[in-house]
Amino acid sequence: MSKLRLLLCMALYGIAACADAAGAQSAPLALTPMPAQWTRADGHFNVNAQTPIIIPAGDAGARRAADYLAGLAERTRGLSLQVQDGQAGMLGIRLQRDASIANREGYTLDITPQGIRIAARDDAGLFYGAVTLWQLLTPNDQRGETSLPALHIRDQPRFSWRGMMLDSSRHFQTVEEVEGLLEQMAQHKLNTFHWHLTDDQGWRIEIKRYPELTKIGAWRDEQSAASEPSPRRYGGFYTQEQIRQVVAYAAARQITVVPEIDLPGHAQAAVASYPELGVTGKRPSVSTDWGVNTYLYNVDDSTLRFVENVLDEVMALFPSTYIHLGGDEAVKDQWEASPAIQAKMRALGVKNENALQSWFMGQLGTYLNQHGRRLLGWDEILEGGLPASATVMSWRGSKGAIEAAKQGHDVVLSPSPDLYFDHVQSNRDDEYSGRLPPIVLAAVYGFEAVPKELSADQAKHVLGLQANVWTEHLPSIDHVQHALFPRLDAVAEAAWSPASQRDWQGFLARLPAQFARYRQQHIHVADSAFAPVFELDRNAALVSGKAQVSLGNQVNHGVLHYTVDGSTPDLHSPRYSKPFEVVMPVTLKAATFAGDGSVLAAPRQRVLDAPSLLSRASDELVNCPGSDFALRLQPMPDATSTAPAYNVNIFDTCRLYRQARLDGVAAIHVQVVRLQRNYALAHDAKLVKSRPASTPHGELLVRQDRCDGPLLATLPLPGDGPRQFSLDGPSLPRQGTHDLCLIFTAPISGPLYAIDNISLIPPATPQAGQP
Ligand code: TNX
Repeated sequence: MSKLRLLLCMALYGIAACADAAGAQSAPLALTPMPAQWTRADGHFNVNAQTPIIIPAGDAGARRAADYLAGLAERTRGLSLQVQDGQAGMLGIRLQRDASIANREGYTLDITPQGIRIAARDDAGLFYGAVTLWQLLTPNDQRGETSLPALHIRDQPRFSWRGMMLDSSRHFQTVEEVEGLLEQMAQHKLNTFHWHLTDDQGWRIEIKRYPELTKIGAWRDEQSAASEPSPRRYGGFYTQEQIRQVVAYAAARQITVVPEIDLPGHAQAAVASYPELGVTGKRPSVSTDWGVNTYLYNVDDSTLRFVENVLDEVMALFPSTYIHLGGDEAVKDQWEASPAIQAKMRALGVKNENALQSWFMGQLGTYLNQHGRRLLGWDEILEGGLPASATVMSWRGSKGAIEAAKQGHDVVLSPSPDLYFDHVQSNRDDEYSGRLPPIVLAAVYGFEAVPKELSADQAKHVLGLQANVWTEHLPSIDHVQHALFPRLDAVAEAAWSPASQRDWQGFLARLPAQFARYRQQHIHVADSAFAPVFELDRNAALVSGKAQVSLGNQVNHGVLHYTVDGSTPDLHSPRYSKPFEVVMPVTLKAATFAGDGSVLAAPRQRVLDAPSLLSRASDELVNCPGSDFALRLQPMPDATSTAPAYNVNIFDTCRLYRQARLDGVAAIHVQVVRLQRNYALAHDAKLVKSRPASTPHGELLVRQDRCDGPLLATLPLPGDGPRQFSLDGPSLPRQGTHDLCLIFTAPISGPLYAIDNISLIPPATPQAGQP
């Protein structure tokens, strides 16, 4: 804005509005996802409590979009906008129909000094126009009126499937929690909620005809150690009334709910409820083990009727065209071992168990088609032949998508680990539980849904993409939100914005606005990507008593301010620009700020003294060679807090402490945690490494340099007692810097042991005046 215009503006509208507008002209458009096309124009329009939202009389869809906008603006900005039926000439925010806009989700948004106009052909377009305007109204934490720069937007989504999957089986979320996530999906212009409602660890949807599914199948007994009180039940389910409520809540936000009933594997909770559905005739308990459980449905006619009856109730609840029938991870051991199943295979003339699964899914696909619905399944449904008209959700990388699209089937991309949000967001020591390795924000942002192996014609089969939130390690809604945000912003842009609008730096510059919106709505967003990382050479610091410290963060973005006196850093604290030296002992603190001064990452602390430099937490140890698997786990599988968490390799507990400085180490102190070994590993069970123990409960061995190197300490493990305990060892009679290999020899039939922290204790420094 020119100086003259600014003065004129101030004379007319006041300083605040114009300063805002002047800043807004140069600031990035606070929109995520970015619209397909936009241009700025001259002037601005001030939105305040007097600004009406004007809709065509009798237009119910426009009223819903207007009410949604008014509600959101009130909640997040304290701005009360009144919805009114339109009269010509009124100044305000006008929603209107435009039959020339071809895409049902497309819209135009015009901001001029005369007012704001959102136009669309369909309800969905009006809704997304309203979401865009709400984002423009909420670029920061301020409340009340705001001035919007003149702008023309013409927008429509790149993909029609913009999805998020929530696993409500492994851990259960309340209806309010699910609705909170749907609200966030809407704010991100995501339109498909894939709801994973059944699995080995819990059946979560009420089926009136089969009450045992939720009476038995929705509950599991938490395992507990012998010393702890009797097992607690974990579980829950959604009544049909609650499901209707969720479906309606979603529909009001232009979101389709796609239910998943997982078949023929992940069936243990169903078989626990009705053993006649299973292969062995025996009733298992609802599983408490994550991974691949071996219970399958049988393929009897009565079981097909059971599934059809379940689907009747599912279809009555969910208007979605697509019904997801799973198909994943059905290891065929039970089918291979069952004479009845083998006889059925011969009778059907199918050549193997994969073909039998394909036949089974095909039967149900046909049933769905007869009811005007379509089968969707994980990419394993490609094995043994894909049922006609099936759509494939590609999760084992994108090869399933490539294969299916080449065969002419529609596909949705949700590859592991790229879009698997049960993977942690960083390698930090304060990261929540989840799978490793981290799936960082930049990688999600860079995700491209259309595999380059597809021709332009084949690419038309790519419906879109989806982030999957599996919840084995996300037991609470705090975990789920921490896993989703801000990675869901990156997904939104990959799903909605044209490739030409994708710009990583621009995305980062727009995130402070998203963070402000999250703050206003009390959403638990992860700041992992921006959190300060302290880097220094520990061993050099131990020798010299001084440390050369560099600060940074995962995304190399934002302004870091730090302190060295233990105080909380703010914008007045020194701004980090280059590595600096500190004399130990010292407590460093740092926080990350956006260009507008808002917080991007909360303060983090690092104490530098000899004891802290000689200790390593589990995230600072690395796996021993030969196994790169790792999880970040809490002490209990159904944890109600978000900390502590430990990095653990469930296949091999051996871990390395790299480059330990052993000079003068007086003792070794290890904090150990005893975890449940609740993993169903199916055919991978043979990969679990077992080592001979020499005491009843095994011991922790400390070896030098290599895992077959000299034995420095043998620390026997207690049999029972608290989950967290410590082991103390003798001084390590060594000089110099060595890797330490830490190995648990506890029997693999028992609990899983993990290192929380290992400290090498420096000799006590003589106090002044003492000899
Ligand atoms: C694989 S993805 C699974 C899920 C797990 C997930 C954990 C898929 C179709 N099956 O059962 O929860 O990995 O990341």
